[in-house]
Amino acid sequence: MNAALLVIDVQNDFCPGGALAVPGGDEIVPEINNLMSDFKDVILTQDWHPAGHSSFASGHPGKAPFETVEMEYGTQVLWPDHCVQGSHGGAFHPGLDTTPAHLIIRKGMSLNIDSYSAFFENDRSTATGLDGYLQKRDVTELVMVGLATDFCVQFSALDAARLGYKVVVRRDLCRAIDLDGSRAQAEAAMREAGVALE
Ligand code: VGL
Ligand code: ZN
Repeated sequence: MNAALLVIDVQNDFCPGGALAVPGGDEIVPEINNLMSDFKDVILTQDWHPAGHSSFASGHPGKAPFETVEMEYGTQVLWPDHCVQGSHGGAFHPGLDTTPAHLIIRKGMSLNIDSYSAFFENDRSTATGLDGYLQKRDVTELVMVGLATDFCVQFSALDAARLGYKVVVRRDLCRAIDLDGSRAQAEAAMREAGVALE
């Protein structure tokens, strides 16, 4: 098995002090760095929204962060403004070792559609190109770590499983936003899809 490490959205805005802070988001950084040397391919994802992105509650009058709206592609949670292109919040956590990364996939760059997964935008069909990259590199297994368990990690893991990869999610190296039990729901959905939670 040829495994790649997928490090999801370890960015300032998802760490304590950031705009969409995930509790304990920064705790996982040192161990993720250590893990990188075990892999031939290390891939980072970076949530990278244009200002005024449609997932930001600030652009939906009368809506507050963590409420939902119906988009053409389905229900969308609204977030505080976060990970704006070029901002400090969008930068990787300063402790994350980005040197070993072969590839950085940026996502959420289309104004009118969000993108949780490293593989597809939230319409579940517009590709980021990651699947093609992995196929060309003969990668068959993915180990996933990062933020947040219940959103970008979950969507990436479910898409990867659907695409036929063997998927391991290192729970100890992920942290969740956990809106109304979304962590437990996400973990159940991943298990159901054949994702190994370690
Ligand atoms: C994420 C919410 C909005 C994530 C990204 O990385 O899990 N969550 N954008
Ligand atoms: Zn986002």
